Amino acid sequence: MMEKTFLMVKPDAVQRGLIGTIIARFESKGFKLLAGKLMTISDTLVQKHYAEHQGKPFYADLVSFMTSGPVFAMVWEGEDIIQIARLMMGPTDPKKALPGTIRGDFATRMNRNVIHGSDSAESASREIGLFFDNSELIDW
Ligand code: RTP
Ligand code: MG
Repeated sequence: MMEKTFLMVKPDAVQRGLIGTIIARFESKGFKLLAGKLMTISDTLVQKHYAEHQGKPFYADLVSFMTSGPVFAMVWEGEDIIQIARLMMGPTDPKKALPGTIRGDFATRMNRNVIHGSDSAESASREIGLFFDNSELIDW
């Protein structure tokens, strides 16, 4: 099924110069980039984005990390991209992420795990709407 997903290079990976490497993974896989922007995000936007985690022990840390430097926010399109992108990212905890996955290759810590990807069609549509205007998605 053709789907769109929201992917975001987190501040740790932007700082380490990994934007291009991460984009290349999804391009090489055959997915299509519809939108992308470097942005510094506000507390309010992170709180909306990670609303499901509000109240959890790691939440305050997560918000301060995500606002600590620029992120690279993207919308990608492809067949079954939501599930496939999550596989390409690897599990949340880099200790469980196999080499060959993005987190497996580039991260060691759960709270510095390099990339975000939507976990369902509902999340994808909600997250794309939080970060992008419809007019920013390129139809090509
Ligand atoms: P993401 O939303 O960033 O793509 O990550 P995810 O789906 O793999 O994991 P999720 O459960 O949504 O958690 C969001 C982010 O919060 C941090 N986290 N820390 N126990 C912990 O210390 C813990 N659990 C989650 C991670 O940075 C995770 O990516
Ligand atoms: Mg998540």
